[in-house]
Amino acid sequence: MSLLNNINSPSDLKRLDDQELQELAVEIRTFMVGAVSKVGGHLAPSLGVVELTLALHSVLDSPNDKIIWDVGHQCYAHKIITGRSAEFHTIRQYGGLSGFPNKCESEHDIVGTGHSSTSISYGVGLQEAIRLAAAQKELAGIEATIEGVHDKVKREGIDETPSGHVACVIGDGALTGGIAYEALNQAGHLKTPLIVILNDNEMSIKPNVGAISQYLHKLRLDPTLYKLREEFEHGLDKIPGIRGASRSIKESMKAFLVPGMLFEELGFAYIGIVDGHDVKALRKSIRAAMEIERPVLIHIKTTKGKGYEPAEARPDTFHGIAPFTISTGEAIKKPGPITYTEAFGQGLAKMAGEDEKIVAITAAMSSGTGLYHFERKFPDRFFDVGIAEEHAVAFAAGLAIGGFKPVVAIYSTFLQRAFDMLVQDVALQELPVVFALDRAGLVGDDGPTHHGTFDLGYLSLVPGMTVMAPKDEAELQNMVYTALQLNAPAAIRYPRLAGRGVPMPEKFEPLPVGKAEIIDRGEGALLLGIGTGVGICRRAARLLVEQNGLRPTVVNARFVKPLDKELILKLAAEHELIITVEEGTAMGGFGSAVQNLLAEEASTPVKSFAIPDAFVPHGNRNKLMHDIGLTPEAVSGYVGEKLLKKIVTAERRKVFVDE
Ligand SMILES: Cc1ncc(C[n+]2csc(CCOP(=O)(O)OP(=O)(O)O)c2C)c(N)n1
Repeated sequence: MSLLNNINSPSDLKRLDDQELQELAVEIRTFMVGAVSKVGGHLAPSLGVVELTLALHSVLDSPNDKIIWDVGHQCYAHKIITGRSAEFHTIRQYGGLSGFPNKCESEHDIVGTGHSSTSISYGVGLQEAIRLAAAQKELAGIEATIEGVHDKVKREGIDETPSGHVACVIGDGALTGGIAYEALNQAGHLKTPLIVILNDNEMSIKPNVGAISQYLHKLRLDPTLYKLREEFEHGLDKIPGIRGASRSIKESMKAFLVPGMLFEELGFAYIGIVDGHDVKALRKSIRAAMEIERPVLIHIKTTKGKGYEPAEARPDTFHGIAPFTISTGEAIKKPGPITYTEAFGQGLAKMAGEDEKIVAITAAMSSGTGLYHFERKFPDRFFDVGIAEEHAVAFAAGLAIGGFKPVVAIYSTFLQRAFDMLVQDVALQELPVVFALDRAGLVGDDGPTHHGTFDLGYLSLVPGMTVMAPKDEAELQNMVYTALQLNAPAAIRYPRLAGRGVPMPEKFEPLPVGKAEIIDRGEGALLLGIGTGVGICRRAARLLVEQNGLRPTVVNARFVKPLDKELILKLAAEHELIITVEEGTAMGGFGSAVQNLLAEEASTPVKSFAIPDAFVPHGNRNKLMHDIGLTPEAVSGYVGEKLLKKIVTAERRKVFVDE
């Protein structure tokens, strides 16, 4: 009999015992693998926390108690048991469930996450809000208890009288991010009664890196330390004076001699190591943590991809997987040209073979950014800093001061985090750091937390920064090459797409800096594209020729900064209408730069096609592009209407004059 069929909310779990919950975990895994095999998604992280999810939801009382998932990519079991199993097959699809926690979907999703290492910060903030709200109520003479306050007033999603326990689930990968330590630091100082669950699977996307990771590894694997702790726990209870001591005193005493010292020193009670696939052990430790009136860290060990053999064997591949065949675990791939990511990775590795000053830096994304080619060939010059984008950029600055040519490859959305380092530590210091921004534009299924829509804006406003976007994968390699010759900060942004299948450069060619490229010289309308916008302009031009008999000029801008002012002004004077197209936000990007230029120096009307000033949801990229009007049809429709109207008016005027 199916247990899962009878689970519509976390309260249904309360009826099940440890053994039944353990069985439910198996059912959930089968269900999850079935659905994700069809649509793709973050399978391995979600498979790893099924028992933890059941333990948390069966012991805590969500949403009164709050569960915060760091990154949020491991939340599939949480979605399944919080009333979303019937829609689970729609996950990450246009109009369907989000692949991450989403406040609009469920009251159990406390916050919409996607970027790493923030859960403890949210948790400390929420727990302090609970403390303050309770104190204020008491002051106002209203009876209030921290637990079980049910007179919650909800206004616009803000919990006005929050209550309950707060549990943050953070992976060992996410714990490499500096923000997590800033939060631990504050929680330890405030003695915030927060439950942090460290889900240690020794993996980030790839095997985890760093000194803290090595420390956790020792805690996981050293049987003597583990045994010592167990014995010590029993021993404490045998000492007459200690038997009756409070739990927190005992916790502190244990930590003095045994594992978890680091966390104890930071003011956390350390519980561990717990088998993260044993529901009973997990529930016991969560209950124990709920009784400790200061921050607690429960260290659990899990297996990424647990329960599905291909995912256990290749947890990095199954971290985020495209649709796959369940029996083999093989991704269902369509053959096609190499991706921009591959072009970047292969190109940079080749360039590094010719220039030993080139060094490469990733923030835990060596496969996602294509840097694994570099890593394999030049391990000495390759650095994975963990999920630490701010540090990655400041570290690159240090390498540049030391005479190297750092290339920092970070997804557009994640570089947002390091904006201050980019300004202060690189640009202001005039250091030759090259930023390679993958996943620029709309990424599709991962949605608004992962779309790379702001970079053209935030990069262009930095003095001294050269900002480029290629029209195809070959140009991308030449742009990286150009950036490396500049001896100044430079950024190249490119999409999460297959390339156009163009021939790749045999020999890299530097591009003339700040110079655009005329692709087709026509008349009437000037279509200025940047990056993927060039392809849209090209196809719009074809439609205009076929449908309206108009042949616009098409230009590949290549540089948003420095902008090719000379060419744009010259062409503006020779055309009646200017169109700009970019896969980036309309605020402060390429279109804005062209509009500013023309507002000052020309009177030709400009229409910008860009991403509107709104967060774009998740779903198929083409559908999203269609929704926001960033398509060849939208561009050609606009140009056709404007120019044909002008021609008809001119014809009419001509007839009138002739009469
Ligand atoms: C700021 C930021 N940088 C990079 C990422 C990409 N990313 C998503 S999950 C992940 C690894 C997380 O590892 P861990 O926290 O251990 O969770 P696991 O997947 O192993 O369960 C990375 C690097 C991100 N989400 N946010």
